[in-house]
Amino acid sequence: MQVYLDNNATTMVDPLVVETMQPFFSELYGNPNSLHKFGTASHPALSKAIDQVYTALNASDKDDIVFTSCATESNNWVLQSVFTDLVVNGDKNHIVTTEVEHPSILATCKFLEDQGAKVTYLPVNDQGIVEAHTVRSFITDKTALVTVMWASNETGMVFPIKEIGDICKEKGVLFHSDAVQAIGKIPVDLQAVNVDFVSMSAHKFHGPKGVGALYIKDSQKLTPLMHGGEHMGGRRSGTLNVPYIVGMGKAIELATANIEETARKIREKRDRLEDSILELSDTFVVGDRENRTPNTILISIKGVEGEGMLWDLNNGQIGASTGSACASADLEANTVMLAIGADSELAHTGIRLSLSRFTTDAEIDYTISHFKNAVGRLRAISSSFAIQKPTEGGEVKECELHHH
Ligand code: C6P
Repeated sequence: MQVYLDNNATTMVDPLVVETMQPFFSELYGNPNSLHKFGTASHPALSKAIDQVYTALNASDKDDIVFTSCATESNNWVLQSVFTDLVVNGDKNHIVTTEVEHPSILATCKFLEDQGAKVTYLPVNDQGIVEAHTVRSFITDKTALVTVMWASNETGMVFPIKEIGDICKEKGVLFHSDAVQAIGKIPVDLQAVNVDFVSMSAHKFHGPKGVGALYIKDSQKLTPLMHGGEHMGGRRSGTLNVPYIVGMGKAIELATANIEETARKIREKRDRLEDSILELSDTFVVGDRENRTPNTILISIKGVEGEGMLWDLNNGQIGASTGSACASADLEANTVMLAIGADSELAHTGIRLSLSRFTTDAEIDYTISHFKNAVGRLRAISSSFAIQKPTEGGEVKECELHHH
């Protein structure tokens, strides 16, 4: 059996999405900006995809949803353009964000700091989230933008977006949320929150990679990041990626239809897996279950390094991660675990398991059994590395060697 439990990194494209995209590669391949029938033939499907995204997120007709190449582009766009609009051409110079954002936010903030922006990286509480009152206390009259993720890719914890949005509105500050890990997992109603910009990526909800979007409330001004041929009303130039946009529309429709029921089923499997792993000694999970996306577990197994665990799981045909996929090559400690105050040794033990609506009960059974055996194996290796080392006073004390 093969089990994919890294759905926060990316998801399988739903076969129904592939089917919907298919005609737009070799049959309906015209450029939608062309005036001939090859170009206009894709217009109905594009309109449908746009409607599907608006409906799924309950966006209003006054708002804009602009397709991009991914959430990284959407995040860069908002941060860099707010900087241009309000910092370079205005009198504000301050951005508020959190320590636990995705690198596409954090690296952009660092880039903007080099250009003269002041950035506050808010600390998280022991649940790995930023509290709304913390955001309030760091907003000044120089603050141009607050950017806080809707849900964490590492822990699944859902941030208090409604409260933070209300504070930003009251203070007259723009509010952006990276909702990549929320959309398709929990209901996201854009008319129920005060949020100016929202980023999303289709491949996190069983759509294709390489297409995302930015929601812009009330179609407000935002200098384009991509200048060129005035596509999408000049907001984002570049020939429209018709098959992928059509695929994103279908994917978001499928992911949000009956979302409560789908979430309940995923949560049931997630909780069963989590409960079983927690039966092992010295294990803990980051964040309350009730306030987490239904598919995610970030678990720490004392004495078992994350990379060793991944290797063992991979041998058993189980795909998991130690955290964000883009940070997993560098063997660094899990940044969210460090942010909640775990020491470096503990932060190296984090394992992220993320399910999807395609995860089956049989896969969970198999994972539970393999996981428990793996922990036994790895703890045995780690204790066999234990050596006898004389302490200063000459007395012998056990210490552990690490198996990097
Ligand atoms: N997180 C993870 O393993 P792109 O690559 O642009 O489609 O999405 C980037 C992105 C932005 N924001 C959040 C919250 C994300 O989780 C991601 C992607 C993956 O956690 C890959 S690093």
